[in-house]
Amino acid sequence: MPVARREPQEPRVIAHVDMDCFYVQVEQRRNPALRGQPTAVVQYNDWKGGGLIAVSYEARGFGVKRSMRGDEAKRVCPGINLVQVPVARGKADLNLYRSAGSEVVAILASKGKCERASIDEVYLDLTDAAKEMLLQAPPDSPEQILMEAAKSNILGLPSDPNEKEKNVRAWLCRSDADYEDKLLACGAIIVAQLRIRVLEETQFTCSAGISHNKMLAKLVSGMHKPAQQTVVPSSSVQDFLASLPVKKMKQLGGKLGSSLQDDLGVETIGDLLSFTEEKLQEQYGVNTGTWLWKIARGISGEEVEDRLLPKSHGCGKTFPGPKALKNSASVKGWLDQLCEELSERIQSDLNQNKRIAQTLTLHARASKENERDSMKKFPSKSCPLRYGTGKIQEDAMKLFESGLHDFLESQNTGWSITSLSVTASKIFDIPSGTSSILRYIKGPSSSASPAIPNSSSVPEDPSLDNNVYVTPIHEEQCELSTSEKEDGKRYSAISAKQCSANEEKRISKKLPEVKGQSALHEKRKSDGLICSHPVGSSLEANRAEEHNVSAQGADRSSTNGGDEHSGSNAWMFNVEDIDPAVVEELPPEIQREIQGWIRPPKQPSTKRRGSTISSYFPPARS
Ligand code: DCP
Repeated sequence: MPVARREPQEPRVIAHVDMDCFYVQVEQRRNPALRGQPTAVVQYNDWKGGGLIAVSYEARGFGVKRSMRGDEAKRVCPGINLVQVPVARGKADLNLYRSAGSEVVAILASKGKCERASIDEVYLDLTDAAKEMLLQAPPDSPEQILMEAAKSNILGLPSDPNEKEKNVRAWLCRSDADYEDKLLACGAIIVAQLRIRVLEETQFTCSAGISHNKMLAKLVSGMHKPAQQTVVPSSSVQDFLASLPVKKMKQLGGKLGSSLQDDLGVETIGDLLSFTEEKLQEQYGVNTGTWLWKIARGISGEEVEDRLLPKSHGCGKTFPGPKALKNSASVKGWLDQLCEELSERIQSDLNQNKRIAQTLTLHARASKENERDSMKKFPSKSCPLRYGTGKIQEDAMKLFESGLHDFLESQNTGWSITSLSVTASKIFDIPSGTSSILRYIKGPSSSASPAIPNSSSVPEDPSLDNNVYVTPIHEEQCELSTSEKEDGKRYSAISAKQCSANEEKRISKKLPEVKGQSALHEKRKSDGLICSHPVGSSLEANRAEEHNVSAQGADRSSTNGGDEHSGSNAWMFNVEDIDPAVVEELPPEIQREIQGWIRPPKQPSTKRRGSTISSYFPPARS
């Protein structure tokens, strides 16, 4: 559920940059003969010509849509070029697109805090850059405005196309504008400059939205595509939202949006204005109610995170129709391949970026024989991530078996799997300048505390890996399965709410000195917790949360140029709390360093906490 965040007092300048028909552009750069031609990238799956995943604007002009398959696209546009996505291990290999996205991110990050939101989307906080421009070189002469900036679409300006450029130039230079609009004008010029650089250095075009917050910037970035930017001055927010259908907002695309339509008769975001905050809270709870009340007014305090790398890694594969997997051997075969790729990616993330992933999650879509319409979903399952392809493969298969056991509810029936994916999440940085994890751990004589960039427990946008159906980690996961309860270990069938509450209590207790905890708790609640662990065994999950706690404060200190190890953000961690079983899950070089440091290892705590990897799985079934 969305959570309302306080809007900062000071006006901000936020941009959302989205690449145009991204995979097509990457393919056009590889093969310039495709430029300007109707082109689409098709998925690795030859059924009916393959599913379209990216469509060039030329092809869109002929009526080709992403929902089509290759054969249909050819009927609609006989001249279309269909390029198959690169393939490795029998599935799409997106590395080419990922690294193309990274090229763009490297350019965009030069002007302010940059958050990579998906394979081709970025948020930028340009407040400081805009303030500096306003101070040093404010736009004051319409004729000197950069052409790309003069082509901006500014919501609320008269729409006469003949006068558009003149009006935009005048708006960007208005001397009587208020401070907020002046900052926004500078933001528009900076974004235009950045988009030109992206085009010159990568050959890719992109579109952008510029506003005072993330929500509005995202809503308008796709409004004028391709290769254009749209600005939302505060004065036009109400008119814009008045006609914006609720389902256009990402968070309202599902049940919440449907409930607004069906239960409250709300069709546009502006319609929400007729409800008091209390009424919305009564209907949807305090947080969501306040969030709805705020978005109706264009208020959103969500910050741009300082994150250039993905929040998680996911590898998935769909098995439509006759390709569905119907036995454990075929599931194992595919899981092994997915895990091999995942293992390579987290290993390279560790080598290149010094980042460690902590949680392995398995998602699947399944149906039971003779019960095709059943609403029961295959439950997502998580466990601590152990580095090494073999271990990941082994654990993923156990997660699958555990999920299947729950899904079948002890029925002796056939089943089929139509999608499988594995995700590595809860990724944290090893602080720069060290290859050691030691700085995470405050030992008896150490006062070191790291600056750890923020990370989150939510799997990244599914578009980061097509074919991946990354289900958000819902609170239902707090419910333990029957088999887990029967394992003879200390398990408890706690409810989702209890689980969240317990988790919060544990963390508050452990981190009395960490600042800004309540904000983090809000974030964690909105993210959903992974709680499908035996009671007392989720040390590693707690630790991940603790890293996040620390990240919040440390992040700020590092962006402010503060001391990485400043005491105010110290993350206190007692050596007694280090669970050897958790250390065993870490990459070997880090294990060696920790093992040398922890003397003597606390063996008894391993058993007591039930935190060995095996305790995350149900007992083997005969
Ligand atoms: N993608 C995918 N599967 C999907 C949706 C998207 O593999 N179901 C990939 C291909 C896209 C890329 O992600 O090129 C970015 O997706 P977008 O939704 O941003 O769409 P495009 O960039 O292709 O087009 P647009 O210009 O409309 O943003």
